[in-house]
Amino acid sequence: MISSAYHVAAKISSGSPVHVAWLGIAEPVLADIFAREGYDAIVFDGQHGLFDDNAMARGFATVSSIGVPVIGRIPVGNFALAARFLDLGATGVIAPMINSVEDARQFVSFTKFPPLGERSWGPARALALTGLAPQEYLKQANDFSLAIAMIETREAIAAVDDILAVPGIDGVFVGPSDLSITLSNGAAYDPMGAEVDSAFKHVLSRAKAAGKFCGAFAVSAARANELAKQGFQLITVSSDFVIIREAARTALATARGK
Ligand code: 3PY
Ligand code: MG
Repeated sequence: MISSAYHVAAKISSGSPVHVAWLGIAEPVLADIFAREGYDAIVFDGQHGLFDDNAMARGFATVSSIGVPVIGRIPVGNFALAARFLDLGATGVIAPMINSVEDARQFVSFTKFPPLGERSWGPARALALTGLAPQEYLKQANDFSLAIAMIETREAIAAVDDILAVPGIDGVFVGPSDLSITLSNGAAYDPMGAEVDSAFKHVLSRAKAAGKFCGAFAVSAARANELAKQGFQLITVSSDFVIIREAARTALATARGK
């Protein structure tokens, strides 16, 4: 039986919501704290977070060695890093700004072994973490290494059915911040706005029609709860920056009697 650090794909297939912690602060102890609080997976944000390669590898090692799944978000278009994340033990990769079928195909080519893609062999950490022999890893890896395409632009919304149809794309993930900016042509940052909400619902229904999952970035824990009820899976529960800032502010206000 494969390590619990690889249980995200199965949990998604069972139809359950997967609540993930979203980390940008490059500190393995912080990742360890979140990982021990019962989140279904820990996402390391390689696009906007503070990680260099070394910090990323150490964070992955800390989390996966306690049996909690790791997912990495790559910077835009850095598909080579997607393959490295899988080698280092991630069970999924989130790719931002997948705006076309071509973007989706390229993403798959780096994250899936043939015949779906062209992933290069080198799962140094992943072999140890899965406990699988190389032949068995080759056979199973495409199933538990999730390729998750972010839908967060007007262009991506227009192409969503075609992106969802690319073999090897396991699911999509909507980003409310960039969606609000692109849908308003740069006029507004409004991740909780009505236009973003209807784009979320549209992408969710298209994903369901395609038989694939839809995840989302929830800007607050309350929003995460709502999204799970709507049928989203792989839902972030805000982020480390937001959670820590809010807790720090609330603690100080309470101490000052406010
Ligand atoms: C977005 O909302 O644009 C995201 O990428 C989530 O971090
Ligand atoms: Mg974004």
